[in-house]
Amino acid sequence: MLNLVLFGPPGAGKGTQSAFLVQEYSLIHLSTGDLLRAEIAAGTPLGMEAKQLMDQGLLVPDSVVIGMIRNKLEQNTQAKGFIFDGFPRTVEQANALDALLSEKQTAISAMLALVVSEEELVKRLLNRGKDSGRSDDQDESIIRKRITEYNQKTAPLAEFYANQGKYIPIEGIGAISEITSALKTAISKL
Ligand code: B4P
Repeated sequence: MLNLVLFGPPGAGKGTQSAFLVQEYSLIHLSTGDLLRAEIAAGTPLGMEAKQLMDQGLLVPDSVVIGMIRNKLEQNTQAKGFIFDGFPRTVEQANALDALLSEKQTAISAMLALVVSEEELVKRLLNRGKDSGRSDDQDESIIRKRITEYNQKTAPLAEFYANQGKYIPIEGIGAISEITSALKTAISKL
């Protein structure tokens, strides 16, 4: 199986690049951000709890997102592989993912990390906020809070996967198609 973690700060291009990789490699796309926004749109209690945190730029509890990923893995037992977009975001989530995949006799193949400067991230997200309707993209202070959460809780995962020999940094600034090509080149070497 090909199991990829697409990693990077908010606005790095994870969602954008996942769309191309999913098609190219016939993988199942699992985005915890999309799953949470679907819960919000459906007005579920989980969605209401998540919205409160997301609107402040904070991560939602590990137990919530781990449960969502577990369900999706169980619903897709025949998959050729998965692309994890926006998950894991904490060391606890990364350990849970390793355990869930090892139950299925598989593992993460690589972490592809999109590297983008903070000023570029803020610019992209404010730009998306103009027409996406995403409340967490509207306000620069919330965007900066998301980046701080990332630096404190998520960035250490680069070392977590580097220790497993699976961390691959990719330049995330440039034309979207050039970044897709760089990702494909990295995947072809796995
Ligand atoms: P996510 O939905 O994961 O979203 P994101 O980090 O904001 O953005 P992403 O990286 O996918 O955006 P993209 O680059 O595609 O998270 C939202 C929130 O959900 C989190 O803050 C958190 O509260 C919660 N959450 C989600 N997962 C969680 C977890 N595991 N644990 C706890 N909480 C969790 O796009 C950004 C913009 O850049 C787009 O407009 C795009 O068009 C543009 N862009 C992309 N590539 C570009 C390029 N090369 N050049 C110029 N623009 C580009």
